[in-house]
This record gives sequence, structure tokens and C-alpha cells, in this order.
Amino acid sequence: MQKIRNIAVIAHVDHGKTTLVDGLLEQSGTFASHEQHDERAMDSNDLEKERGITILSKNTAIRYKDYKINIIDTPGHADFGGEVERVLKMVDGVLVLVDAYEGVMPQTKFVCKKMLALGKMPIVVINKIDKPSADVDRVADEMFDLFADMDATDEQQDFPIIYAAARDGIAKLDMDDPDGDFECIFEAIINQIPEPEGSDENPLQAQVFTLDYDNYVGKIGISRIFNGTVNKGDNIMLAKADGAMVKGKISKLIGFHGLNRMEIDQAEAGDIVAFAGMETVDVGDTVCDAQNPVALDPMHVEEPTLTVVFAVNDSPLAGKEGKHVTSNKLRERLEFEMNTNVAMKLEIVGEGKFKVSGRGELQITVLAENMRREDFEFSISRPEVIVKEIEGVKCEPFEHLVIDVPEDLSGGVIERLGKRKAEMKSMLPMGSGFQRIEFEIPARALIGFRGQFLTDTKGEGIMNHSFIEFRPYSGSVDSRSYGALVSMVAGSTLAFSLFGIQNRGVLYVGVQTEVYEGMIVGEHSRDNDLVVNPIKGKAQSNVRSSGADEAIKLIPPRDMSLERALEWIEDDELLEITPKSIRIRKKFLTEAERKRHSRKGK
Ligand SMILES: Nc1nc2c(ncn2[C@@H]2O[C@H](COP(=O)(O)OP(=O)(O)OP(=O)(O)O)[C@@H](O)[C@H]2O)c(=O)[nH]1
Ligand SMILES: [Mg+2]
Repeated sequence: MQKIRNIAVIAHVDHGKTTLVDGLLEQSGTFASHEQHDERAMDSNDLEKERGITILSKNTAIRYKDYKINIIDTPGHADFGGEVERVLKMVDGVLVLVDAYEGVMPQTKFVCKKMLALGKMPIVVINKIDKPSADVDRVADEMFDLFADMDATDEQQDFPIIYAAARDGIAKLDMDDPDGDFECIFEAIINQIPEPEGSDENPLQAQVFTLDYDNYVGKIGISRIFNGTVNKGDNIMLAKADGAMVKGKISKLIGFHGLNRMEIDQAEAGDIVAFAGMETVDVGDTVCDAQNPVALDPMHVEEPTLTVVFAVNDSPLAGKEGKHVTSNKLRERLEFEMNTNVAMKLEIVGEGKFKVSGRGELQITVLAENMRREDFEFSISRPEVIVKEIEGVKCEPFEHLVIDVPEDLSGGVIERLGKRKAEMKSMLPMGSGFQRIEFEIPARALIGFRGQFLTDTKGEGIMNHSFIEFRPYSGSVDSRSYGALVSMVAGSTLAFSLFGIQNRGVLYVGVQTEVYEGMIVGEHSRDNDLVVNPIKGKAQSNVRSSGADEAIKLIPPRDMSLERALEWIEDDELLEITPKSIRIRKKFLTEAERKRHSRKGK
């Protein structure tokens, strides 16, 4: 049998996981010297590159001495926590990164809790020791306390610590040592992480943890082999989550090395490989021996906490910019997503209406952004948290919120969070005039909070949150304090009228933008909605007065990104999303309809 180690790299967002994996690839000699590769090579899809974050977990393999080390890079953002959960089952140990200044953050807690509960062996890497603000002793203490709080076993609590500057390829076992390379990380992996259990003599059992798609071979299931040996061309049995057994054949076996994939003929217990040829494969399925099929435990993934409704775009501008606009197309695309993304759920709630549940706004935004790039057009509604009954009590998701704010601004932020039912748990000075304050808060109260928080802290505040658990419903919370500026007409906006409207609030559209009745063109500076006419030209007169035209100075409209707009909208509003535009609208387009429905609501 090959000598194998399987590890996942886990951490809070931005603590340097993907950068560390770059270094492991580089320093193991996996990248040939002539091979060109980008920084953070594992962040390979477009959205990941643009945003500089990891969205999907991805695996690679390196060779160190006579070991094969399979490495899974995971996303750190809380919304993609579901990815981390299922990946953890596939590995025998983890590198837990923690920023040498930021220390333990909400998602550090989340991933450590899962990892410890699954009995995985940790190696702690305190990363970014090059930062002038690094405080490695405090951070090391935080990690010890965290593990103790989470009932780590003695073995887990005895974790090795490596101090690193992943970006510079530096690592060492003691802060007083001279800077070394990643050798101490490789050695820790082969010495501290247990070798895979299972035997290549047993009947085949492999579990699929990620799906991929290839134009030539179709669906690909990336899997960890827990037992047995598999050969290209083998007949197998696919054990589905619902207990069904489906016959199949491994048409191709694919191995990983660095950024490359190659066809292989055989793979053994302990390894991570990809199978092609099984059209019905889903995440969590077990690929079993055809004669002796025994399914592995299904994968447990924490339930979604947030829903939005995706619907067919029925705005007056529908169908002008996108290619895929029908209910059928939308359903197919969303169903496809659910196949690969086990942390999301789909429910058909009406004609052309689909309720999508996920872990958070970013996860939903990423799906919507991918769809618009694939030429889809649709609308989405305001995110709502999932409320469920637990032992007869109405419960809602709560989050652990950590904010870093300038000391002189903390009072205002605390007050605002108080109105949103946040409960303060701790407050610590962080040096350089910042305070770190921790809260527990209903997830509902965080919707729309980020924009407000950035305004309140003059853009200097940093906030992070992560799901804790469902708790009893906490009653009503503060929501958006401003109304909308709503167009009363259809047409193309004109500078003359926008100039008049901009005194009433903040504009979201510029000149010569197509608008329609019921479309929102800005935020009102008061709490009620205001109907405006953004297409009105100047009254014609016989005298040309060029001087008056020059007086029209428009403030640039506020750029509403998908995230920002999604956070901003209220229950009676929708986002209209097309490949070219993101428009905000009222659900009911005419004022008369809106009045009628608001009366009904009361
Ligand atoms: N100063 C410093 N910056 C680092 C170091 N390692 C990584 N970074 C930077 O930290 C940022 C985030 O790095 P990533 O590797 O993308 O972090 P990540 O943990 O993979 O992030 P997610 O996958 O989105 O959770 C990048 O700008 C890196 O250049 C380091 O050792 N020192
Ligand atoms: Mg990453």
C-alpha cells in the first residue's frame, strides 16, 4: 500500500489557507520550475479570483519523501461552512490556521468544533507572523482555551504549533528559531496525522464528497476510498442516500497531482481520487463493491438558516437582456445546483417560484452571480431566516458576532446592536485604539446590518459572524430606517429630473437608465416611500438658456452591488437580476396596487 496522509486546511476567512497550499505545492517541488501558476492557484474559478476568497473546497496532492499527501483547501467564509463539514469526514487530520493578530474568530470556532467532534488530529499554524501587530503568545493561548472549551481529547489538546508566514514560505517550530522553510510542516503532517485506516483487501467503499463536471466524461465524483481497490472499468454499485442501489461502471479513474489531473488505472484504500461514468452520482453516495455493497454513513450537513425566493422575472423589462428566462430553465439550473451543493435546499413554492435555502447571503449571492454570468434572468426576494419549531417552541438561528471597532465609535455601535436584540458577551482592547466586542444575535437582525455598521464606523469597522444554533424566537427587531424613491413612470432617466430628486435621498441610478413604474431609483432620506418622476425633461421654452443646463450637477449614484442590494430590500421589494443589470423594484408596480395590498396587510 502507498504511504498516504489526508489533510484539510481549515480556518476563518482570509487567514491564509490557500496561500499556505500554494507554498506546500511549491516547496514540495510539485510545481515544475517552468510551470506558470497564479498566486493562490487553488482559487481557480472566476468569482474566486475576482473576490479573492475560496468558495468551493478543492483537493490536490503532493509528494513529500515517499509519502503522498492529499490536501483539501476549504473556504473560510461562514456561508460556505457546509463545504468544510463534509470535507472533514474525508481526512484524518487538519492544519488549523489562525491569524497571528486576529486570533480566534467566529469561523475558527465553528471549524474547530466540527473537527474536534469528528476526532481529527489538528496541527495549529499561527500564520502571518510577519505582521507588525502579530501577538503569537496571545493567539496561542486563545487556541489552547478554545480547544479546552470544546472538550478536545488529550491527544487533540496536545497539538503541535507551527509559526508561519505562508506568503513568504516561512515556517518554524519556535518563534526564537531562525526562519525556516515548510519542512517542519511536511514533517508534522507525516508524523502527527494518523495514516488512513481501512484496507485495500476489503470490498470497495468510497464516499463522494464533491461533484465536478467534464464536457467529455460527464459527471465526476471526487471521493475518498475508505476500503478496497478500484480499477478503471470496474463494475460497481452506487449506494444512494435514500438506500437505493444503482449499478454502475467506472469508465475513468482520475488522480490528482498539483494542479493537474490525470487518468490512472488503479487506486487503493486511503487515497482521494475521482470517478467518471456514473451519471446518477450525488454528493454523499458510497461507491461500493458490486458483489458486496455496504454503504457508508450518510453525510451530515448542518441545516440551512436563510431562504430567498428565486422567481421568473416579470418586470416590464423582462427578457431583454438574458437568454434563459423561463420557469423550466430556472428550475433546471437550481436543481443542478442542489445536486452539487449539499448545504443548499430547493422547494417549489408556486408557479415559477423557487425557495432556495442556504447558509447566508453570500452563498446565495454567489449562486445568483454565477447564474447571471450564464445568461439567466430572474428575480430574488428579501432573505428570510428559517424559523422552525423545536419541541413546540418557535426557534430561529442565532449567530456569534465579533466586531473590531475604533474605541470612540463603539458606544454607538453597541447601542444600535442592542436595538437589534444583540447580547454583548465580551469586550477587549485590541491595541491601536480598537476594541473587540463579541455578541450573540438573532441572524434576522444581521440582515441589512453590514451597510449600517460600515457607515457607523466610517468604514473602519470589521465584522464577522458564524452560526451558533437555533434558539427561541426573539421578537421583532429594527429594520431599514429609510424608505424608497420609486419611479411613477417608464422611460429613460434625464439629468434634469434626477437633479431634483437627489435632494430627497440617495440615487441608485444615473442618467439615461431605463426605468419603469414601480422601479426603485434610490433611497429616501425619510422612512416612507416617495413616488418620483425621474424622466421628466425641462419644460420647452423658446429661449435657449445654456447657463441653466450647466447648473445641473449630479452626485454619482450609489453603486448597488448584488450583496448590497440584497441586504437593502424589504419584504415588499424584489431584485431583478439580468446578465447586464441589477434593478431594485417594488413587488407591486403601481401605487394603487401597493396601497390596496398594504391595506389588506393591516
Ligand atoms: N502578511 C501576510 N499576509 C498573508 C500571509 N499569508 C497570506 N496572506 C494574505 O492574506 C490574504 C488572504 O489569503 P488567502 O490565502 O486567500 O486566505 P484564505 O484563508 O484562503 O481565505 P478564504 O479561502 O477566503 O477563507 C491574502 O491577501 C494573502 O496574501 C502571511 O503570511 N503574511
Ligand atoms: Mg482560500
